Amino acid sequence: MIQTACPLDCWDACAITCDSSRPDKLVATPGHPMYNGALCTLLNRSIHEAPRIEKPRIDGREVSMEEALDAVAEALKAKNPLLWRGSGNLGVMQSVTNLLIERLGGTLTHGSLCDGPGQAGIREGRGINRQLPPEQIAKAEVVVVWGRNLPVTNVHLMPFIEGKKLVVIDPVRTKLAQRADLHIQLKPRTDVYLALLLARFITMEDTQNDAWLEEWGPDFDEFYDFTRSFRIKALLEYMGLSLDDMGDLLTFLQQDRVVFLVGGGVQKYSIGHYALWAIDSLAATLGLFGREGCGVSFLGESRQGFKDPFAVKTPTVPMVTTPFEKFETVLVQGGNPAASMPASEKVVESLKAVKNLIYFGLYENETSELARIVIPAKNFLEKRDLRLSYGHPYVTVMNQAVESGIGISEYDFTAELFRRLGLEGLRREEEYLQEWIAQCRREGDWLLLPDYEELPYAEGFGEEGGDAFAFMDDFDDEFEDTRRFRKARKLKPRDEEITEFWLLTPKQNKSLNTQFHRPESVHVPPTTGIEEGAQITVRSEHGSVTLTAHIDERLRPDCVLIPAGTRGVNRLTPPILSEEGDGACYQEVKVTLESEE
Ligand SMILES: Nc1nc2c(c(=O)[nH]1)N[C@H]1C(S)=C(S)[C@@H](COP(=O)(O)OP(=O)(O)OC[C@H]3O[C@@H](n4cnc5c(=O)[nH]c(N)nc54)[C@H](O)[C@@H]3O)O[C@H]1N2
Ligand SMILES: Nc1nc2c(c(=O)[nH]1)N[C@H]1C(S)=C(S)[C@@H](COP(=O)(O)OP(=O)(O)OC[C@H]3O[C@@H](n4cnc5c(=O)[nH]c(N)nc54)[C@H](O)[C@@H]3O)O[C@H]1N2
Ligand code: SF4
Ligand SMILES: [Mo]
Repeated sequence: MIQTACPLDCWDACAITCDSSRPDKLVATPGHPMYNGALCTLLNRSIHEAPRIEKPRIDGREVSMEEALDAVAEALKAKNPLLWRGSGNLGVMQSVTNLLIERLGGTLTHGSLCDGPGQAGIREGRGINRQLPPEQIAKAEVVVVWGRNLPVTNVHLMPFIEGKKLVVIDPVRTKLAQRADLHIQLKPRTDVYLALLLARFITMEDTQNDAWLEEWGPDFDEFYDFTRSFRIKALLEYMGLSLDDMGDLLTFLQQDRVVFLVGGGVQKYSIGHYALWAIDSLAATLGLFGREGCGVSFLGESRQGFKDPFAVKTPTVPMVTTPFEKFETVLVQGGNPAASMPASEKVVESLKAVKNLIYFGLYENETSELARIVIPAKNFLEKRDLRLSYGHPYVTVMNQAVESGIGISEYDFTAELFRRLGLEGLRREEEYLQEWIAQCRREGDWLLLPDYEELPYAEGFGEEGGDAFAFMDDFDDEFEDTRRFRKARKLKPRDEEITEFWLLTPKQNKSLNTQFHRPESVHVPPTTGIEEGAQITVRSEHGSVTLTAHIDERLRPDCVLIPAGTRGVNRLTPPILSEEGDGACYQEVKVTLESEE
């Protein structure tokens, strides 16, 4: 039996046991602390059914791997090649290609399509993002799931919240929201206001955690004054909530052990960092840091605390707005920028302007279609790696389970190019793996992240600990809708017909971003009068896409939903960077709907 881990970009990072003679029958490793009996259908089925790219190609012609690698070497001789790496496989060895780009004087990307704004917001308040371990979540009385869709994206955390009081804060009445004790169906992009208002009410009711604040929150009084600079009535109307909603929420928050499980949903906006900062400030008001069964969980910075052998110093361009057209040679590895980046019509144009676009991946997608050179990768069962997780502190060694004649691993790709280009200094694969493993902590049979702390922030904030929590003290929002709100100080009258909708674009269960069974519809609320199955053109100021309508009772009247991974969804999304964190702002956009006759 071979031990490995799921490579997919998912909170759970499941440990896997594989019988080499039956690689299509993978099982979750029994006894693992995150074990929950089963892997998800993506690993049980989709990954085995997805057609692989089997042969390298140059200009559409199938060639041998030798010939293809020669062509890559030639293309990489161009001045300043760019490497754009996606998150198709989260193994650490994926980053070995950084060493190649550094030697060639090339460029990498910075920022994130995923969690950049949220990470920046956490750093504002806490100085450093330390993961909340699942065992603290298991000790909570109340779990507030805030813009995270556990049953879809993080299913192996579900047993940890079993039997607890459950609050869901989500503009969609998700399955989890339907079974929650309280669902707050707020308007999208209003989480900052909700968190600040809650902190204000908690203080008005004198239920802030004075003992904790005395030690770690010296600026709390200024924060309270800041929360008072917003008008309660106007905010409630803007969020689409009532005073009763607030009262209900407060009774849950005023319990002793409360955790917030925050996800990507709150931060796909230009002001995404404020959302995390405000939620953290609310948590600090309640003294939820460094206490048993309390805390705020967000995507963890899994490489934190490691000395990364693949960390290099090169120039970078922002990942979210990469100017591909400025580079003669671009290597896309483990990603699908033509579909996953915002404003994808522009992205496609920019990719078309690249002379040598090299695609290195497992599957055909919008980016492989544009590439001049296509290099098939080995999949996770066919190579060696190490898997960290942004959802829990366990690290899993990924051993090779099967031999395959298809593709090449990232390490071998790098080694082949070092050789072809006469570069030196690449160490053996084994040495890199051992360097990662040696830095992990050991607990019985399992490896843990080096900076794992059972009770994060018990000794304060900042990289070294000991610092106070820095409360949110400013909020600047230039978004059109908010400006209108500030001016009018009230919501449009309720009976006015809604013509512009918020675009929600969350994950769903059949695809992993743009891999596997990609969704094909636009979900619309019943209030639109649109019929199931109608062809609808969804339009924003950035582009349009025509999709089949699906009537979805779970939506607010002012929202439509197109899942991540849907072909064309990112034609609608804006080519902008978040104010902090160089992140994408997929939901900072309003759309209109037109029925096709
Ligand atoms: N099956 C599956 N699993 C996945 C993925 C996948 O594609 N498929 N992708 C993986 C990746 S890359 C990531 S980053 C994680 C993300 O994991 P999550 O953070 O759980 O994923 P999302 O679906 O982006 O957003 C979660 C929820 O936020 C809600 N939401 C949207 N806008 C707002 C808002 O303004 N405020 C609030 N409070 N909520 C809002 C959405 O309705 C959704 O229910 O999931 C990973 N897991
Ligand atoms: N509308 C909208 N857009 C979004 C999001 C959203 O919520 N809504 N979410 C964003 C988020 S959170 C993320 S993380 C990004 C993800 O966006 P990307 O990082 O671009 O990920 P994918 O589109 O899933 O493409 C992954 C590709 O990696 C390749 N691959 C898989 N395994 C391997 C391997 O072992 N080696 C190599 N070389 N290649 C491999 C496969 O061919 C696959 O097609 O999308 C973002 N885009
Ligand atoms: S739940 Fe996530 S980590 Fe586990 S097998 Fe499925 S995709 Fe992989
Ligand atoms: Mo992501």
